[in-house]
Amino acid sequence: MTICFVGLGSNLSLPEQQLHQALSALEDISGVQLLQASSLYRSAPLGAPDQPWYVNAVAQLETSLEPLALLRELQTIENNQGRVRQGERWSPRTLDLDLLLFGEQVIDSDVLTIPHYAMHERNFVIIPLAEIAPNCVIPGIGSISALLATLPQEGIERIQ
Ligand code: ROI
Repeated sequence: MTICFVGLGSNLSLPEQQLHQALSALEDISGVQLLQASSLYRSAPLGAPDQPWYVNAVAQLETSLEPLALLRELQTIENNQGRVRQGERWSPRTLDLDLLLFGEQVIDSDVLTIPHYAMHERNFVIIPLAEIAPNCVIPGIGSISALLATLPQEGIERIQ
């Protein structure tokens, strides 16, 4: 069994509802147990500024799946919740599920990069992650609590 962390984000089609629905879909994956979920946070968009604020959260899972099998499950949930992959990289989305950490593994393949390449610079990832796993370490980067101190605390607020 491996402990892993998934980042959730949405800024379209009732984002809070998207996240609640995604959390229950995570619980339903066979070979996955949802151990903890952070509060939901409202966060200013990174990328094009003329898009709605996001709702973000982080979930801690335990899984018997391999990383790529889990990635496929996450993509299925995104697709089930109406995710349309546009060519545009920084555009609004109904649901984004990012596999952030997978145990202490470092993976750098065409389809999967773990740790997630930008998680350490995103307050909308690190703040919810610090809420549920402050002692967690990003391989090659450092502890979540140390990172927290380096990131701006504005442009993000806890909503529930
Ligand atoms: N901005 C915020 N605040 N939250 C996100 O989840 C998010 N996801 C993205 C981009 C477009 C980079 N911006 C984001 O994919």
